[in-house]
Amino acid sequence: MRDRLLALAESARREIGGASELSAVEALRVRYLGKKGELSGVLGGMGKLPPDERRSLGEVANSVKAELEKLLAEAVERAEAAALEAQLQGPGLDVTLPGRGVALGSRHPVSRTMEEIVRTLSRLGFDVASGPEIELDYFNFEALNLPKDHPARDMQATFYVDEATLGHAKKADSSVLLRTHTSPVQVRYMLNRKPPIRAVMPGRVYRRDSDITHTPMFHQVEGLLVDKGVTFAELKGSLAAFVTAFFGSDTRTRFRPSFFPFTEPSAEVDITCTNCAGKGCRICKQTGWLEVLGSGMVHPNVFTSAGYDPNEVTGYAFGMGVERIAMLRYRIDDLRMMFENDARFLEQF
Ligand code: 2U9
Repeated sequence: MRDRLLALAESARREIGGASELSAVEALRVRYLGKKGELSGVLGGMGKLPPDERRSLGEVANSVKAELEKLLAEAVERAEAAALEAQLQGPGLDVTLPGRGVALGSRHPVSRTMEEIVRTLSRLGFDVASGPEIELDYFNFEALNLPKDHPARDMQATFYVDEATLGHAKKADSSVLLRTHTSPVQVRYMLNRKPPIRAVMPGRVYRRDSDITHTPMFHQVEGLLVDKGVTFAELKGSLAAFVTAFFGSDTRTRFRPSFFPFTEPSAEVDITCTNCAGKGCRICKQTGWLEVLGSGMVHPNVFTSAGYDPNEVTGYAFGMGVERIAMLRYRIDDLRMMFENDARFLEQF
């Protein structure tokens, strides 16, 4: 048994000395020192030996075990050092490789559409104006020929800024609100200037409205042209010119009678469907037409409020909802996409 033990030690020394990889060293540890390994195999028969022999053989077995453990630990160190060395000798860091690109953001489809509408109207000679989103009742309603009992002034449709928020102003007065259209900008614009006037007003507007096709905040672009002798024919010609410039030269226009408190007469403007070119599809509900603009000749009462004499000047005005036009332009079929700011959606623009 002693000879077998020494022979085992000899072969283990040789093999461990020759192992260069971690996996080979581990396999040798299992083979020699494992629970079912060769050392256990040799020592298994020790119980049958007389006590003297058992003791001296035990001493030899312990020293063989200690020696092999030490050799295995050294072999692990050697293998690890060799692996590290191989890695260091391998392909290094190539500092000439190009760096990772910086991801650029992009313009929101609503911003892009609003800018394009404004650019198109600028080419037709319109200046650009802006004004406050928190407005006085007077500029948002009163001056626009919307009397106190008009349904559009209903608490349902308008966000009023209350006394608590305002800190002053009597509550019953409710004279401060979030503008429901950009029209008050036009009133302020007229008050500060003399005709002729040609201006567009892009901006955010607010209404107490929230469903699948309405959001409490949306964007409008409105336009106003005032001069001596402006006619409804000019309104039609200018808006048709805008439509072909913005939607393409094949787009046709039709005007339908309508009503707005601040214009008289009023008309809604339809264009041939941008999706099916007028043939009829899901987008235009098989009619071939899409409503894109509201318009009309400025009401005499509005001129009077703005300090202009309605016997001296006439003018036309128009308005459009930007989200709706952006949806048509980019074929977006769900308004909610515009406000979720999902990067996967925004990246497409
Ligand atoms: C002044 C006088 C008249 C602006 C106008 C419309 C018709 C109109 C809507 C389009 C879709 C609002 O965003 S929308 O819901 N607008 O239909 N707006 S005429 O008329 C004015 C403006 C200012 C001093």
